[in-house]
Amino acid sequence: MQQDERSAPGLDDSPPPQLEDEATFVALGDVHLDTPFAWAPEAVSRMRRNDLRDVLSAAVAVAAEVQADALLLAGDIYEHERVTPDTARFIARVLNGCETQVLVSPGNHDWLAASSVWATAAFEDHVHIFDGRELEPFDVGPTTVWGAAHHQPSGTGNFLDGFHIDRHGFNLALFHGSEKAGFSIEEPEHSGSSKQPHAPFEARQIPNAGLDHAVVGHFHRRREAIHHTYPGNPAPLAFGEPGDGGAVVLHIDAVGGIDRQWRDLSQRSMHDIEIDVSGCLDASAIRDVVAARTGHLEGLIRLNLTGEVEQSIELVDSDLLSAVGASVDHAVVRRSKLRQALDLTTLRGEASVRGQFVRAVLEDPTIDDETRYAVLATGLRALDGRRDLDVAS
Ligand SMILES: [Mn+2]
Repeated sequence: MQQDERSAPGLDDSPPPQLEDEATFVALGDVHLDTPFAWAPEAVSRMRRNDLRDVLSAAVAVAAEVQADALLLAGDIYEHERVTPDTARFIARVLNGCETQVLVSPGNHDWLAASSVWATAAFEDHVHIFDGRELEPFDVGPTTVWGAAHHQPSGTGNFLDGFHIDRHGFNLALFHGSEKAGFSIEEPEHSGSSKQPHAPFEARQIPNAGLDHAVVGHFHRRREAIHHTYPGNPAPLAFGEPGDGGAVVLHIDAVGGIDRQWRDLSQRSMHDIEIDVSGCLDASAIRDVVAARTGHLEGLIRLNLTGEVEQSIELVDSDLLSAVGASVDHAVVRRSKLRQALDLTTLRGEASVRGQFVRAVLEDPTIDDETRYAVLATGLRALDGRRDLDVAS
């Protein structure tokens, strides 16, 4: 992607913009307020939704601290289908309390509808919502910020197609979209359901349009490219998300050079840790490993158990979770990569229901090997009257 931009012809021909003053922006996107966190118990999901609110408040505090010229919100600040009236009032209160200009370009989750928070909340004059379908200018000192809105939850096209400007000063775009080279490596939505790119664009279109830089929301992984910046999502919405996003402080110097400093806004971390339990001889040995690996951690933890254990080891989630460090707010166990050592040669020779079960599963031509193992591992535990039946989950 960066090579593409560098190798594109003619991009560096234009002289750098001359500014009378320097400018500072704080950019944030993809907070996803009111995410349900359906994988967590109710108390934990509420805690996490409060964490997301704290992130927005923290970004407003950063804007004041660095005396930003504006706070830039790059979309998906909340989720239209889920946002509550309380969250709408929260958003209005926090943004109205921001000491700086606030500029908002709605994304595919907080798309602009007549019923949107962006359209209905009582925002003060210093909160400006870009409501056009095409990029429109807003002057911030010597800088022009160009923003636009998604007007539907999907199918928004490329904001940069056919777009060109010829203005002095620093021209900064603010929108929500998918940089095409990044789309293939990015999980665009935490739900994982849609692979349709939202407002797709190519990185080279930014300088080609006459823009000096673009702040873009949508990808949850932060990215510092030559001509664009994704702030990323400031707090992970699910285990496995990178969690490397935050607020980015963009400082533009008098010759249009750009410096980016990242601020971590999340007060609670999410850890996705892998624990190889191969060689553990009993369940207590595994609990000891879990305790050693989690004793220093806080926040939310997913324990991904890997390796191979004897079938006789009884692994119950509540036993494992009771070994997790005391500072951890919530932990879950995932065993999909954990294998039981099964002595199938002996088992299939047994003249018993168990032997018959093993023979039937081994000879079933309709299932693949992974399913075959899962059925055997779980079925054998069930036949033993065991409670830890979710080994194949
Ligand atoms: Mn999005």
